[in-house]
Amino acid sequence: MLENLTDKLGSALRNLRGVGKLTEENMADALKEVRQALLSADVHFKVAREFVSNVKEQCIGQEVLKSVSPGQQVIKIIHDELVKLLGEGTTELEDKKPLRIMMVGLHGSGKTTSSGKLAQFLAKKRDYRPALVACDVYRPAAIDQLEMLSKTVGCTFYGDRDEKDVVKIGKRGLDAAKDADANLIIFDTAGRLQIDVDLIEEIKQLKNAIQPDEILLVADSALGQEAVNVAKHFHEAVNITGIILTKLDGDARGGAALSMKTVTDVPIKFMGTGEKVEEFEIFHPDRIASRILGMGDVVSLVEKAQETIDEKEAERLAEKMRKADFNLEDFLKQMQQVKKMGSLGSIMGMMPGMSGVEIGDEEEKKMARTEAIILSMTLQERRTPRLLRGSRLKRIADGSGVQVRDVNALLKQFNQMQKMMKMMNGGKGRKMMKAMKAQMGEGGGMPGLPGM
Ligand SMILES: Nc1nc2c(ncn2[C@@H]2O[C@H](COP(=O)(O)OP(=O)(O)O)[C@@H](O)[C@H]2O)c(=O)[nH]1
Ligand SMILES: [Mg+2]
Repeated sequence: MLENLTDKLGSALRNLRGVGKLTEENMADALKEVRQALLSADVHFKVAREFVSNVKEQCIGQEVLKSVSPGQQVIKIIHDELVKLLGEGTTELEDKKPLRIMMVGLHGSGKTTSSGKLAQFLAKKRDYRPALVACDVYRPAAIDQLEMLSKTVGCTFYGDRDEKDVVKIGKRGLDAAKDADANLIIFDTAGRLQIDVDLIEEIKQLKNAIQPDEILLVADSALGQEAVNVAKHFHEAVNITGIILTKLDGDARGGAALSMKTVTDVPIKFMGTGEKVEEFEIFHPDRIASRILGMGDVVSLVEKAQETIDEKEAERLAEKMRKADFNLEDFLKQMQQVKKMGSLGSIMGMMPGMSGVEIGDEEEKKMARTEAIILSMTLQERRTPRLLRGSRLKRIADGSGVQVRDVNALLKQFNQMQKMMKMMNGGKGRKMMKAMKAQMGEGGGMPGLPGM
């Protein structure tokens, strides 16, 4: 989905990702490439221009976070701007029963298919009892198509192959739905190859007759910018309430998705991602933005850092590590900071290059146990682990509900960790990484190891 844009943006940002210091130069280059990527994805030029200028402005005003690189921060800013373009947050349909929905759009945009998809989606997720009404009076095949879909979905269908008056069909459809006790009525309408006066007139008449709660424009994302123009016209004519963007599984360039909200001010509510009835989803701007950037990991990492990490504390601990004067109290703090960021597994998953490392419940439990053990120590013991012998070990084990050997295992691990820190100081970084990896491989690794 939108691979083209992903590729182009990806190459613009890949260089930034590792940048330790942002300069006007490397920013300008990257932003130029971003703008190019947007334009070649058929994003409206004004939208692209404003996008870049917003990103630039925010980069300047950005508070520097120490735990992530400036390049990563820029990626996060770009992500957030993408989300804004796509529409921020999901937009639900009116929460009403019964609910009447009229589908409009050009020929071949996916109206009939999306009518079926929407019926199934709302039946499953929102507990509706749907009815599909065929208002395409020009193509008998479209009526058959909708009837087939109603069978797939298992819902009520109304159509009349001999009637050419859409208003009559619409009204009879409402009656039929009522008789069948349906509380969701979706009206599939005819399209044209382009918007014309007759089409608009017909839609207006049908709208008056059935009084829909929602008018959804079905737009083919492969049309790029043209899809946005179409949406604008339909909106001016009949006030659409939302957009269903279809064929995002294909070679859509992104222009439609990215310019639609800004240009029309109508939210994209759903998206079609294939020909099958179930290939239909709520449109989540943040998920799409992450997919487009292909750097969801970096984005989440910066987010978490912004939310939770106490910068000064992290700095202090890192300094202590450098000096290899890291005690159990520091270890506890470190672990608590990591915990604030969420589950260990989810954090590891976000680290670039670490997504393959699996950390299950087992590790989480181990971490909680480690925390309990340290909490059962006195402050003095935490600061001077060598005091920990004999009866103290027993007391701590009892206090934290573990066996003495668990306490010993923790101390052994902690010793190894200190050794590694010393090695690191001695400039034997590589050796340390090896040792660390070996340890992690055993499954007995030290969670919350700073600097991982
Ligand atoms: N790949 C893909 N094809 C779609 C999607 N939505 C609709 N189509 C296909 O687009 C074609 C036109 O769809 P249809 O619903 O008949 O469009 P209508 O003329 O607007 O009613 C059909 O071949 C559908 O299977 C989608 O999200 N992805
Ligand atoms: Mg159709």
